[in-house]
Amino acid sequence: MKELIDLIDKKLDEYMPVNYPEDIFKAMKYTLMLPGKRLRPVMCIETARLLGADIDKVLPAACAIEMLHVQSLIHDDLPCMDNDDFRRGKPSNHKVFGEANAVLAGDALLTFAPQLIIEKSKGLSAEQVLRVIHEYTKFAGAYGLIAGQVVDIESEGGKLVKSPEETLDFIHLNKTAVLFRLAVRIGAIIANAQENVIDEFDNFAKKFGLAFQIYDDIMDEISSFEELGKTAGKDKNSGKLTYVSLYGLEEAENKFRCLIKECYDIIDKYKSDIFKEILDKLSQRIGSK
Ligand code: GRG
Repeated sequence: MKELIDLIDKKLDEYMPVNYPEDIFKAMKYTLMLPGKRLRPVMCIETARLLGADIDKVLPAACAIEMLHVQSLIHDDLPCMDNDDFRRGKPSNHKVFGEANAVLAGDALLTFAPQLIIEKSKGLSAEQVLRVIHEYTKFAGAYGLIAGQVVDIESEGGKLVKSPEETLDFIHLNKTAVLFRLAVRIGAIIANAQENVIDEFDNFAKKFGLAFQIYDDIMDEISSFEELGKTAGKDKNSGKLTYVSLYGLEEAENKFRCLIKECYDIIDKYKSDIFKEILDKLSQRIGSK
């Protein structure tokens, strides 16, 4: 996986030259090039590879998904949202470039990502590009990421329209699982996969995304700043609705293990070292029971 991450880093750097006005490109590039795990582009590329697509076909779309993810991190850290001064172990975007530029850098990443897919994707049919862009806009907007963030913010203020359990699932699916789903769906679409195969990877990503957010909730409770690269214990202090706050630490860990087991079961037949490595790494910290 290390070589794949290095390639993604190289491509992100290449796809994002610093043009005039430099301030905005530097702000976009700052958080983008900080060391992230690059899970979403890795999963996009690995899905495409497993289903028979050449890596060159999928690299622009995979990098575009990382750009969308980074946009969501920059905006999430803003004082009007999660208000975090650190991200990926370094000062958050607005701490370095100011709030106005951080908002604009997020907006610019959000719009540059589909531009990149259209301009740089090689060997895709017009129909494939259209479908990829459709998936991107649907999952990034009010039918995905934004919906998850809105309900997350509302729930912090105690405003719940649905039951806490339903609300929590909605937040996790839309705020977190959505980008893993987008990653594998786009990988599968680029590989021209059958609908049932796209659905199978989508189902994997849904479960993975839920497990990933439960993991994030657990880590917020039990980890340090050094481990997280951002402020620890924030969820508890802000009274956030999380798996840990709703079900307790033990139940959250049980749910996490159960989802990870389901992920292994779905992906097993593809014999993917990369998916196995991702699942192994994620489950190491929580441990088995
Ligand atoms: C799309 C316009 C628009 C707005 C986005 C701000 C926002 C709305 C959504 C927030 C989404 C968010 C930050 C969800 C948290 C998901 C999560 C657990 C992120 C951490 O992912 P990692 O651990 O991070 O993969 P690295 O840094 O490794 O990439």
